[in-house]
Amino acid sequence: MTGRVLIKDLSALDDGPVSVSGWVDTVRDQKKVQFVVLRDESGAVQLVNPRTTGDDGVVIADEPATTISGLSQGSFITVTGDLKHDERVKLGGIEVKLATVDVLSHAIPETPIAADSSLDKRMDWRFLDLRNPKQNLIFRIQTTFEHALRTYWIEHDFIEIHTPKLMASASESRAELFEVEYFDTKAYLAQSPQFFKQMAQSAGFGKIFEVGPAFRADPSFTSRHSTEFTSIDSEISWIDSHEDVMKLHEELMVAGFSAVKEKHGDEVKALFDVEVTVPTTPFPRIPLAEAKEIVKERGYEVPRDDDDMDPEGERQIAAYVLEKYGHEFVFLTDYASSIRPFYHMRHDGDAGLTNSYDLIYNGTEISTGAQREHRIDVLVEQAKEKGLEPEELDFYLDFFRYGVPSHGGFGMGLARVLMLMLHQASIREVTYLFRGPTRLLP
Ligand code: AMO
Repeated sequence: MTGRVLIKDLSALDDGPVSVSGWVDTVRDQKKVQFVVLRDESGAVQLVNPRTTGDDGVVIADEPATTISGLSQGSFITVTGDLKHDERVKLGGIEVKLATVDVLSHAIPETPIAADSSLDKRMDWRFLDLRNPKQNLIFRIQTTFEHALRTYWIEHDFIEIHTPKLMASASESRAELFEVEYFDTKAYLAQSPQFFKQMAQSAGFGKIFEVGPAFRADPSFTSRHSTEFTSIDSEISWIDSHEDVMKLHEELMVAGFSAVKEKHGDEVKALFDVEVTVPTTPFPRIPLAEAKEIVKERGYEVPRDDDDMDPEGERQIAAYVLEKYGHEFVFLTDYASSIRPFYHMRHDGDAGLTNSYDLIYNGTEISTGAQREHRIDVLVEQAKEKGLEPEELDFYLDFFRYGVPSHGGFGMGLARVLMLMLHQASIREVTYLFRGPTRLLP
């Protein structure tokens, strides 16, 4: 007998003996024949066992019939049998006629979740929820997407960094900050690698990236916020403006989306009914003030004049961009200094605006990027203006006191990209294990 074959590889084999392993999806225990649908990480296959009858026509309780009758959904089994190609079999045109069934691990028969269980209930039983082929595909897409980004970075001589997630100060703002006991003092969980990716510019690294966790003590229950998320960050030196950062950003998105489309496009269409579109470059760019006007003309007024774009405004501007340019992405640029962090560089000649952008994808923000202020005197002034204590930021300000090139970068939420790519209603669906204000388990 040959060793274990992955289910996806069965159809390429000739008829003959095989061994497959996986978990039981369904059992149809009929009088004359038993059917089991077996799943593994690569697919599903039908197993069949015609029952033996005695001379009197009565079914005999032999093996593997008895074991099959006792199989519960979710049990992990290894089977051997004869592979047979048969066009009449709906599931892939093949089936395995069983010889032996070996139950490795019994599942409790009453499964705690069903297809129609609430999202919260499914999250309680995430390991079972993840056995769904749709969920499995999400994480294969995530792997492909990250790999494509990483390939781009490596081919373009970026250095990968891993910055600490335990910090002595806030990394984005005092709001949404997790404080933890740290021996006889306090530490804070990193909200972003912001300061340390900028440090790499002062360290002369030139171009860097990091994919790692970020923490926000955000008490809200929206579909796009979690208290812990994977942040994709990149930072580059010697830029002229945020335009250079946007160029990098869109090249990375093209690399990521091309790889996903090529490898998983058909499956995404089949399981999610979504067409993965590789974006064309350049992505449309619209200054925020102009975007608000466009949205207003469409009949929606973003509340408060000096505020950020709100979720409805993002949806509206995305709808406009899709109609006008046929594009799913849009860079909103030149945010007001009043709503941007102190480290964003401001316009030459108009301190009210920053060299910054948000990237909107299918109507939701997935990223923030900017050129950073690298002139120490201006930086200190901007920090003070935002009510920050320069002493507390001294470790960061030191990066600028010993020489630093012009630089900029972006941070992007991985789960947001996946959620919007697959038209999912919540990042909970695309996060391996979601963390929120009331969820720390499993
Ligand atoms: P910002 O705070 O806009 O910018 O965050 C960047 C991106 O991270 C994702 N994100 C989140 N995802 C899930 N849950 C959250 N609570 C959450 N908060 C943020 C979003 C967001 O667009 N340092 C800057 C980036 C930079 O300028 O380089 C920053 O953190 O997709």
